Amino acid sequence: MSTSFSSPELLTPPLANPVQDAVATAVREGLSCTPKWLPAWLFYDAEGSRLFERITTLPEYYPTRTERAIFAGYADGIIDTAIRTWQQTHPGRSGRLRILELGAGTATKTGILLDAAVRRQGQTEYLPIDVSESAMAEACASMERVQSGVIVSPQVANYVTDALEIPQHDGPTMALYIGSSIGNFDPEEAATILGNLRRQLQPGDTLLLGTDMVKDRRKLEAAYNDHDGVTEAFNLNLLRRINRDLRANFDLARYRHMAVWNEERSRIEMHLQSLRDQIVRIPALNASFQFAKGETIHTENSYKFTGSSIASLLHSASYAPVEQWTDEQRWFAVTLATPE
Ligand code: AVJ
Repeated sequence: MSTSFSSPELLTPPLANPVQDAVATAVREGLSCTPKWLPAWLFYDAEGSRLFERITTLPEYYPTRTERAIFAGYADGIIDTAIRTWQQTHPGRSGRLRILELGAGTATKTGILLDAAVRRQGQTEYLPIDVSESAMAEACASMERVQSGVIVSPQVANYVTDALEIPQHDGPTMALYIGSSIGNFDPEEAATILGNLRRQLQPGDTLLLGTDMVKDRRKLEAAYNDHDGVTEAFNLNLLRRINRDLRANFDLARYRHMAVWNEERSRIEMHLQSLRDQIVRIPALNASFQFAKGETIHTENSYKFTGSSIASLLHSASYAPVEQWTDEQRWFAVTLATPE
């Protein structure tokens, strides 16, 4: 149960910046719910982004390197299939493939596809779309340094909550939503995000969707309970962020990282579990929240897919699958789809 108390800090000046406002709203809403929860985007302050980058290199965290290996093995085929898909709806026409990405990519992963596009057609336009201006700046810098022939046109926008607006283009567009980022959203939200994108795509354009697959529970849980405690630090950093942004007084030593496979819902769930009864004060919200010993804050879902759940997600957002690439063990899948 959570309780809000009013207090003399009613006169606290309002927070001046829109990110802080969004943090305040999210924390107020999430911690007032039973069970408590917080949205996963809150992980990604500067420190959280650094910790996530470390996660992607951990021995237990197979998704990033598996997807990268799929791109390394099949990039030419992926680019070729995207171009051929467009040519089938535009007989006799040619035009350069441009690559759009939901989320700012990294040179090490997206760069493999950009390289393949440049090999094929001399140059390519790259349009990353990200909510975070700083993530975007970093991505663009890394991309332009590494890739010649790539023209970067970044756009700062929230593709989860807002409709997208993509510049016109005379040729195929391939939209990347990779890294199993879609896995953070429940099936209805996922269909909405892909549906918003779908409305900006033309016939013959494509979506390249990266999804982590259902596999052995031990393998899944190990990826979120790494030996070095980096995922634990990533999860707990959320509380540190709330302490800083909202002047809260979470004691990180009184919470424990938890990551468990929920087979019924096909997702890894991350939680922060309160190690004792405690009350946390959040001055910027003028509120206090009560935690019972053993109570958790649900901080992330990471959905895992099967061939048929990918097919039904695509279908629910009006896409038809074109082709799929996977690793030998089928740990990760990269699926090309086109508007139905
Ligand atoms: C960035 C959402 C794909 O779900 O595996 C990694 C985030 N959380 N370890 C994932 C994450 C804990 C990651 N995604």
